[in-house]
Amino acid sequence: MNYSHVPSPDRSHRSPSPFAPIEDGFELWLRYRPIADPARLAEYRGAVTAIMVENRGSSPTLAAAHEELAVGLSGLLGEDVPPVDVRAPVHRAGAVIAGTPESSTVVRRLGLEKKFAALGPGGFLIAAETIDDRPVIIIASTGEAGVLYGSFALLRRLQTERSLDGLQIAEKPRIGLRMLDHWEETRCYAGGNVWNWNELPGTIDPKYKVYARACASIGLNGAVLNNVNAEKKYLTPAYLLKEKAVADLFRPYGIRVFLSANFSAPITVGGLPTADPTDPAVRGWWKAKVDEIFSAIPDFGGFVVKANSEGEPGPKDFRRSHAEGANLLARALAPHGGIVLWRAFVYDPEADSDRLKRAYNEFTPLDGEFDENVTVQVKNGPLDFQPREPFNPLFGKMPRTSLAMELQITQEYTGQDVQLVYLAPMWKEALDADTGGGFSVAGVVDGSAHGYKRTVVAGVANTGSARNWTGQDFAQANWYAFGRLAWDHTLSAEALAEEWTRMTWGNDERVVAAITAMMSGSREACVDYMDPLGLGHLMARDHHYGPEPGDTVPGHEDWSPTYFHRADEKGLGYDRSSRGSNLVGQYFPKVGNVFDDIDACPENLLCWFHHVPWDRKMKSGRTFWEELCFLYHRGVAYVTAMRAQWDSLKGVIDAGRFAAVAAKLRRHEADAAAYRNVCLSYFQAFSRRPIPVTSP
Ligand code: GCW
Repeated sequence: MNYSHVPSPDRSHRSPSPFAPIEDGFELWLRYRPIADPARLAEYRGAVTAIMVENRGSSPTLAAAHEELAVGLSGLLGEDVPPVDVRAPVHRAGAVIAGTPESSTVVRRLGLEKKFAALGPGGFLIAAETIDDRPVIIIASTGEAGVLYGSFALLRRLQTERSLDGLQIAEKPRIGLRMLDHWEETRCYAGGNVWNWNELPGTIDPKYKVYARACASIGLNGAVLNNVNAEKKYLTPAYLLKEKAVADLFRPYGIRVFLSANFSAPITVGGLPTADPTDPAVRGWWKAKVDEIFSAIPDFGGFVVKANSEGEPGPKDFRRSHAEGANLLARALAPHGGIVLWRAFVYDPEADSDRLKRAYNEFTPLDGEFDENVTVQVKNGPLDFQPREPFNPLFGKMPRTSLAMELQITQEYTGQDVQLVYLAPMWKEALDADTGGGFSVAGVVDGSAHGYKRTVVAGVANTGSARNWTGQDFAQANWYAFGRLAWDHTLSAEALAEEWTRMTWGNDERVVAAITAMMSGSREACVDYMDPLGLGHLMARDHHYGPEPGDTVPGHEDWSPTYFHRADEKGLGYDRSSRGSNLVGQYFPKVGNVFDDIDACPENLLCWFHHVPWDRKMKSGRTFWEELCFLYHRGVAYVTAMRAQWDSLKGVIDAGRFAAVAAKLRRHEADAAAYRNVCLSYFQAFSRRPIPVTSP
């Protein structure tokens, strides 16, 4: 049927309806509200009139792409954008035609394959083309997942109100596996577990589909369903049914399911006397377990393992190496195409007295010993997701082992569900860092430096049971930016903030300007009021929210703020120079020498590598102590300014989310000031200098 003669109702001037959709954050950035700018709306209505996704009946992924285009385009255009059938006698002007060469006669007929074949099954081409003299928009890929990603990319273009003129977008992901790791309730600040395991598999909460759509919209293609501190139940038959239900739901969206496995599962689940990797019964148990999983979930991704870390069992319990442990699981998974993500977050005190040197000492000697289907998963920095860390020296030092980067989206150390801290600048800093080995950290992670066959980036998810998914509405931006950077780490933090803002809060230029300004410096502010000048790990024990710089944890010096900051009457910071613990020696000399030299070391990492005298002259002309005070104050002042910016949006954005964020910002400001005050008065007891009255 041809609807092109039906005039569209003009909805551009309607007043807000009392029945307008409730803005509670549930829809994330997939809101698809009608385009407000009349000129843009007219342009889009002219360019987009129908959707054509052939053969969607036989492909759940193409059906998902079609459904998203139908819902999204109809919502954005404020009028029904109908499907058209390939059997229709004429191709319709303004059809959005999506498919692969196999699924779509039009894609085949246009012969565009040379333009997208090299982009691979996850990449896509979006192009304005002409067919039978009619302008159409093509979304094409060699893979169905690519068609889905392309559909979301076109929607994003409209949601952000960019012109469709000369439309030609060719993209492919720079990293192969882009995953979220769910730690369940651990370090989740947005209510309880995002998965309702008790209800599964009988009841499938419709929100799981929203999750899958959101992930696919930013290119994520893997999800680890359970915590790295893995409970045994996740490998039991009853849970496999639940996990299968989730995997079935995610499959159309191109998301593969992974599980965290506990190394002692052969004992705890299997009833064997040992979990020793060399024991034939242990090997047999893993093989049978993996076969069982794959019979339920044929595209199961594999296991994430936290071994010999923070009390979790591992191969070292049997005097075997991390490589022997990882290969045990890898060999069970290999016949099915599954992989092992073996975490390098280890800090066995026997490896070194400096906690930060331990993972490197344990893992670099194993380079080359891991099986082909093992990836070693490395946190961005050598400590533990602090607001600022230098990059982890493992990046670049294991050329024969695929290394994944693990980032923390959930804000364990960066304000949890309260504070507005946009983390993309932090991740960019890590990715863009020059290793000194002739490539950046991103070059290691995306495989270009060492030619890794498999490339992986993982983010510890911030999704919970909260209606808005992440507690603080702005934390959605971190989920969003993580996915987008996993797809393409060359995107800028600023561009992603703007994209997310337009999709989440609207295209009103006042809103965009205020919100992106707030977000842009929020991470640096967090560093300032928590851990400026290379400090870190000053947080309180257990909950990790507020400060407790004076804490010394009995029996655990490497969990103690005092171990990390080493304040004394001379100064502040941990000497990791070549005269101290020599962490600098783990970096390539080009970078290590810079960190080693207190005069060359970036000031924002000074206390990470040096014990800095209180009276050291800083670049600003202030003494180190004065600088410390200045930055702590500057951080809090930034939060005060964010509050004012937010208040200026009152009445411009929806009342519900406005009030929720305003309340969070009030607490944010108070807590930032408290962090500053506690830390400065604590350090003052060592510096014995007055806290200058600075107003940054
Ligand atoms: O950041 C720390 C957290 C732990 C976490 C650990 C890890 C899941 O405080 O809760 O354990 O890292 O990464 O394994």
